[in-house]
Amino acid sequence: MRFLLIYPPPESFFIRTSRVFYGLSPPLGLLYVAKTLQNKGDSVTLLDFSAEPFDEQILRNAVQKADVIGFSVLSSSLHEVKKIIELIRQQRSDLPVIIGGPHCTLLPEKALEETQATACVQGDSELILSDLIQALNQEKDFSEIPGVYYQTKQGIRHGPPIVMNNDLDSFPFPARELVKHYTYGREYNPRLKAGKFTSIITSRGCPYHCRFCSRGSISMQRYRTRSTENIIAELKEIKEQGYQHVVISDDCFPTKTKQASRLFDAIITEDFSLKFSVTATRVDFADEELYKKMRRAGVTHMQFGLESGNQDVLDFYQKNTTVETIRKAVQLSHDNGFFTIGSFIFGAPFETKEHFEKTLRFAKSLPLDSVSFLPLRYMVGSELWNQAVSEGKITENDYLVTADKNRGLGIFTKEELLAYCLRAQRSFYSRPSFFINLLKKSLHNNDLSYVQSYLSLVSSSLRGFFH
Ligand code: B12
Ligand code: SF4
Repeated sequence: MRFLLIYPPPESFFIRTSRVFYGLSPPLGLLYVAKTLQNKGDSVTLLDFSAEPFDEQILRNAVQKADVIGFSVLSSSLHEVKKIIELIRQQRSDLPVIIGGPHCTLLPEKALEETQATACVQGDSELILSDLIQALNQEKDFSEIPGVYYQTKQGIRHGPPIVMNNDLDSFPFPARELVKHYTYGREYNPRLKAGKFTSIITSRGCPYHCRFCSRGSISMQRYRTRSTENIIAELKEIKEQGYQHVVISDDCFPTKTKQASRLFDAIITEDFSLKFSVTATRVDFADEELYKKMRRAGVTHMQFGLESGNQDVLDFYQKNTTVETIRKAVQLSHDNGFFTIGSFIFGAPFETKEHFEKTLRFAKSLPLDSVSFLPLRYMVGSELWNQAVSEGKITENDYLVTADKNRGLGIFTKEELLAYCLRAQRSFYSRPSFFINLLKKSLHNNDLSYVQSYLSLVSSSLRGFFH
């Protein structure tokens, strides 16, 4: 069968109006799906509308040559998916459309109802793709496939509960050649060209339970890791494919110091000469020995979810960390020469202006090379979202809601929160001492892309807020 896989254009406010996330990293989920399909003899093409502008003619041409369409759906892109499915149905009403991805894992039945796709897949799809193909060929019944919801004349039905595979090593590596022509990762290094930057995941899920985060629900409260050998084998393939920079996109990395240490030992032994960035790391795993190893292995960027400079806010989020641990970790990251990025959240229900000011002062006191101050968002699947729904502050159809006094979610309106975030961002970046330190680090690392990244991040985030 000829599959057309589509990653929809981003819809979220932060995305659509800025280019901060535009083409930031490849759609790994779809690339995993693609490889499994290819291994079964199916042909696959992929359109990543987060890396190229959405174009109806390009879509039409691709749809014309497809037997099945597949979408990866985030809650934030559901409406875009719905619109694209409508366009596809106008062109070819007969074509089966399959949806999968985080939103489908969380709300399979509603996702199917809202998009009017043919079938919806929960969780990892690798195990059930061949059953799915058989069902599409009418050689099997959808009702036999675990974790699959599907349309019938009598309404939506589903198969048995999903079966999770603990052995991540048994999954084939993502079909990266399908996105070789796209440019990803410019925010890490503006000089990157198509096919030079890719991503990898070494685990699925996260063992922590921060209250604003939905990753636990999306991974069905399971945390699974890959073996060092399996990750190294994928890195060899990545190297052979000509990539130069790899972002480790795990929900949370690392989660075990010894395991991470083994991985970086192996990377050093292999001498890949690749650069690595870590997009989501916790401060409690900052460790002198590990960081030195990571540096030697080629890690250049470390991105911490710091959230706040107020202990009461960190405790409220159940972040399981302290302000002091944050300070030590950021210092250690800086001392090891990493380009150190921190993200903060404004808008916990009891947070006052004084809290925001304290967080900003705290951020400025840390040797951070890049920051984001974002408003708290209640995200479907997170504990905070569930609570707000049960208190009637959010409806079950509001999948991504910014904290807002008008909804009983905090002390400030959404607009006030956004204004505080913007002000904090500007105040952080406009210090001459910040730029001088960044320049020093860049020269020390013999890598001026740090400065370029900074300039591009600042300009895109500011553009985002002005639209
Ligand atoms: C890397 C990443 C990004 C990157 C790149 C995204 C990309 N191109 O894939 C960037 C930084 C751009 C990004 C941006 C955002 N992200 Co993001 N991101 C991730 C992250 C950490 C990893 C994604 C990944 O590679 N997963 C690994 C693959 C293997 O898993 P998977 O995608 O789920 O795919 C498997 C199955 O779901 C299924 N499957 C997936 N698609 C399909 C399709 C078909 C047809 C089938 C059959 C099966 C199937 O099979 C796959 C293989 O098993 C996830 C967390 C996570 N664990 O998924 C968050 C996550 C997806 N992001 C999230 C969010 C909220 C966002 C933003 C809205 C954030 C913002 N501030 O605006 C934006 C929106 C971007 C957009 N395009 O709309 C949420 C989504 C929540 C939700 N309810 O949808 C997640 C889950 C994290 C979280 N809980 O906070 N993100
Ligand atoms: S915020 Fe990070 S550490 Fe906390 S639950 Fe989510 S992924 Fe895990």
